[in-house]
Amino acid sequence: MSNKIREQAAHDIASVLPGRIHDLARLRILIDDSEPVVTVVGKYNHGKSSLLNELLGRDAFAVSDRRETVRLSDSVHQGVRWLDAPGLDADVGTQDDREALRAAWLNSDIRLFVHAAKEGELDAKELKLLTELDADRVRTGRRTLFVLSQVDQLADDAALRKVGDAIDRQMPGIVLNAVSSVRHRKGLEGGKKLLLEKSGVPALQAALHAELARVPNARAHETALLVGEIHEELRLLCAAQQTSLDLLRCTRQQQKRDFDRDLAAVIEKVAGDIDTMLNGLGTDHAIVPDSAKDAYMITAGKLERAHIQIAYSRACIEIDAVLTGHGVVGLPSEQRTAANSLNSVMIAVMGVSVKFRKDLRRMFCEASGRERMQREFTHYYELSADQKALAAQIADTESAIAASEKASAAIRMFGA
Ligand SMILES: Nc1nc2c(ncn2[C@@H]2O[C@H](COP(=O)(O)OP(=O)(O)OP(=O)(O)O)[C@@H](O)[C@H]2O)c(=O)[nH]1
Ligand SMILES: [Mg+2]
Repeated sequence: MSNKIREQAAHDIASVLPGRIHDLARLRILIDDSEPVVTVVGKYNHGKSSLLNELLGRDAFAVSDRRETVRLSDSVHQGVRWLDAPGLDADVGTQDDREALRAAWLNSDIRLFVHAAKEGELDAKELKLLTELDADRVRTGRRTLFVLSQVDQLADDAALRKVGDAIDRQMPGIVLNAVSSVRHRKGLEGGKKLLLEKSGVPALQAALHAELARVPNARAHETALLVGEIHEELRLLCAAQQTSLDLLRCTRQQQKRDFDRDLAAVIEKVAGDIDTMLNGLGTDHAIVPDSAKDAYMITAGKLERAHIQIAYSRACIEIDAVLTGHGVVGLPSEQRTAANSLNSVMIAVMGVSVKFRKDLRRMFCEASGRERMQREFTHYYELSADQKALAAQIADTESAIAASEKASAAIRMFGA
């Protein structure tokens, strides 16, 4: 898998599972399969850089009695990449420090946790980090070796035992790996074998060697674990998304069925009422035009037209109640005009008024009239705000599913 494809794949997954960004970054490092990485962690001035120099057998990293290492620096030596990280002291730490520490955490296969013996027991921050490192060991198989550094600064073995006991009470069963970089350097330079042995550095080198031999297996385990976890998370996500999509579609279908049924029922009901009313009428006076002399008089024609108008209004009100109950409350924005009183679905479909029997018959008592109403109200139902929101939700869920499926295909590439 090329670097570009890997980057795209990680991006596809991270866009669906943003909480997995760190795991994906780690996966990309694992897939690279470069030399094993050993990093130091611990508070500043506890002798981390000095220890690395002794382990490497050369002065690869800067040492000072001030706060020295502020950035991640690395050195590849005998097939191992050694990373020197800044001390973890939040009060003096900068953004660069935090990024360096994150990078150290991400890149390391093995961590050396360095604690200066003269400090006595671990402080709260060190304890917290050690606990996190241990949890990470349980999860990913990455190991941490605890190193009690600068032991030459303790008065005697009794003092060393005292510190050791205090730390053991904090982290029961912890292996101390007591070392002195100063003794190691002196032993080397003076050719003093005993001092070399007593520095603890050769024993730590041996322990480290054993851990390095485990790295290929640990990496394979970690890769399988991360791929498996992400794969499973995506599977659950896809299933949940599919369930909500099914539910949304089902809701939409159910709402449409209810609307169709209620609309058909109210049209049938008002059509029946109007039919009965029309059949009960006698002579049709409405079609007799009023003359000028009738201007201020109540005529049979005027009464008839008023009667028809009231029946029509009543039918409209009944239909409108059903429409409102289904969220059909206004015209879509592109159809609205400045005349607010005309911006209603009822007026758009039915018109403003009806005065003659033949118009009522055409609208309510003929099948084609009823079908037109059903069709046109349904059109506005589909365009109602509720239905548009539901359709948008369905479309969003569909694209979320597409993204999750793409991410599932991408994580399989990391597993391959
Ligand atoms: N006595 C004694 N001093 C040591 C030992 N190791 C380191 N030192 C001294 O402790 C100081 C800090 O050492 P570094 O190795 O720079 O410590 P560090 O943890 O890398 O410090 P930062 O990079 O600032 O986080 C230096 O003055 C070292 O000479 C040791 O084993 N014994
Ligand atoms: Mg340093």
